[in-house]
Amino acid sequence: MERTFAIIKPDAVAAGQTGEILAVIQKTGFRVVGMKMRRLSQIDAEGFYAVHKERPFYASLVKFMTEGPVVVMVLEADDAIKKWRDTMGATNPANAAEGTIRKRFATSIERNCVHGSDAPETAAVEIPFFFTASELL
Ligand code: 3AN
Repeated sequence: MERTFAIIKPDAVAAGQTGEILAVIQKTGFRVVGMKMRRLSQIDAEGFYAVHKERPFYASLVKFMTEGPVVVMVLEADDAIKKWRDTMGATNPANAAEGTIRKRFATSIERNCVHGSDAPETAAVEIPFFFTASELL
């Protein structure tokens, strides 16, 4: 069993898509081991996306991620990291496969409705960024 970190981003929460995205997560066979709603501060978002600090879209991404509440989650499954990235679809919804969450709900490469860790090392940093051990059930 592997764990990955997921976010339902402000665009999807504001659009009332949280329930539908959670339904996909559960039907796809993930176990939700942690979940909470948060409003990210500027410091949270800058820290979380620090790897993108030099990218031209960084400031805009931080602004987007702080514009409203998000749902942060830890998902467990066999091969959870790849399985969740496959379920989300490509970063740019224009390139996302039919049936993926981003194909269904994302409106642009920035406002792409969900996040998922891209590697075990990333999940190992992202999970404790938002959850203490006692919050993972
Ligand atoms: P993913 O979320 O698929 O792992 P990353 O890690 O490359 O993609 O990018 C992190 C986030 O940065 C994306 N989810 C998206 O919101 C934003 N982003 C990535 N590339 C761009 C871009 N070219 N223009 C605007 N925003 C972007």
